[in-house]
Amino acid sequence: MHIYFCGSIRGGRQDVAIYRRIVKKLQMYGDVLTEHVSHADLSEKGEDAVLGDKAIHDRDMEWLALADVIVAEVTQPSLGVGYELGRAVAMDKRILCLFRTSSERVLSAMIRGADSQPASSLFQVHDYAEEDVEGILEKYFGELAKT
Ligand code: 6IA
Repeated sequence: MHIYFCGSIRGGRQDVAIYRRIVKKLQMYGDVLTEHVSHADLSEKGEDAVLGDKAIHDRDMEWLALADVIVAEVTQPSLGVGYELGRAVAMDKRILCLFRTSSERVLSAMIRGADSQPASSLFQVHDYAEEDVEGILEKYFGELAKT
């Protein structure tokens, strides 16, 4: 299975430790195409030295098209993550968004409102507490294996 993980980069790197935990868990279920998003040494700046923005965008869109599941940590707002999610919806992809309720942020209505409720729907938003993140992924991928 190909898994595309989305997390904030230029939107701010405050949550990189939780991205790392999510990616580690996701690697039990498949190939995480965007593992670099969870690397602590990838900063908000500086990354364009390796690849230009166009190359980053084009490669990520290819990976998104290839992905079977998209998992996005959406607590730290990021234009790139919002864009990826919109593009993934247009591709009819299966999407899980994870939002930490302890953050005191309010999730964008465009993300929260895209969840069409039935637990089987393609677009799901799960609120979580940091200590529960692995369990939530186990449950989600366990259900997915039954479909
Ligand atoms: O607007 P943001 O930068 O916060 O957007 C973050 C999202 O866009 C992530 O989910 C990534 O999938 C994607 N993204 C943004 N910048 C990069 C990037 N920079 N590489 C890959 N995906 C990116 C350079 C990384 C470096 C290892 C060459």
